[in-house]
Amino acid sequence: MMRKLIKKILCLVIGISLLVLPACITIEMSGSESPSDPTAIVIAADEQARSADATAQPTLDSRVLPTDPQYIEGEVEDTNSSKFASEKRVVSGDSYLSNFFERPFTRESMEYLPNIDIQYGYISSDDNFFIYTIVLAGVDTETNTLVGSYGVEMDIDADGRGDYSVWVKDPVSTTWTAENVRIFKDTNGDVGGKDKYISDAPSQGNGYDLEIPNTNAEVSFARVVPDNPAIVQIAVHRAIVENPMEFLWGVWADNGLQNPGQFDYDDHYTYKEAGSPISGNKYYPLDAVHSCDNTCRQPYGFYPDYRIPNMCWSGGPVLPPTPASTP
Ligand SMILES: [Ca+2]
Ligand SMILES: [Ca+2]
Ligand SMILES: [Ca+2]
Ligand SMILES: [Ca+2]
Repeated sequence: MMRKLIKKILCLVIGISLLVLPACITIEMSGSESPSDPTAIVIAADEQARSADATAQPTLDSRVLPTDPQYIEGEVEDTNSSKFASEKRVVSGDSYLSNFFERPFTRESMEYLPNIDIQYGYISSDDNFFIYTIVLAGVDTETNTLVGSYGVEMDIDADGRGDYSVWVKDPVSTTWTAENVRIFKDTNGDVGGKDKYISDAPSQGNGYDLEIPNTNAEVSFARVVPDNPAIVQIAVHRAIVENPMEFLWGVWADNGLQNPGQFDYDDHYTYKEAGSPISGNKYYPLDAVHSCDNTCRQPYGFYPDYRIPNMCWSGGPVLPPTPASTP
């Protein structure tokens, strides 16, 4: 039901037309006394129209913007923690040592954070962008907005280690904007630690260690879906992430550490340091790794029949990766 509703929202609701600022084409006849002179064509922006439009759409970016997603090409469902929120606990979805987090609760006091509780993630695309949609359980109860960092991790060589992560912090704009959107890359392959299948904590890798300025012609954008303040979208320009044909993707909500340089968190912090949201667990309640949620990763453009670390996996035989995979 919910999913159907979201799809409907995605496909129909987003009525933002890309505002095309028409350049005013002025044709000046130079030297009217000599009709044989060539006609000079001057293309000048209509400044008056532009400033009026700028007032109406203050966050409009003059670069190529993402289009409205027309099709959902992939989805991931995540645990809904609102059911046990009043009990300050989760019953599923958190497997700390395997890098699967379900922690939409504050540190120690375990107050539920609907704006950090991911329900669904979706991927769409257009000619220029991969467009990710993150559906949260709700908005922050004080600000009625999405407070925190919302992001996507992309594993572009499908080795189970994230290669890029793109984040928007405290999104409020309902039009696409590059503001508060940051792009990070792991340049030395240490996201995932020594053993990409399991926690290596405490280890001191530098995680996503390179920030790519989000100021070029090819950038990433984000927006809150106009008709639903609990849904945020992040559009990642294909060129920024090496335009992969096959990759894995998973989404994040994080109002805790918000530190890509410490990824994966389960390699940086021991289970004991991180705490647990599961009542009865010896490390309950949440400690260092709090106020965050992630999804397992879905493959895009291919269908692996073996388990890649961090991939959504519903059981079945685990076959080893093909020998051709990188060490
Ligand atoms: Ca969740
Ligand atoms: Ca990778
Ligand atoms: Ca690891
Ligand atoms: Ca690194």
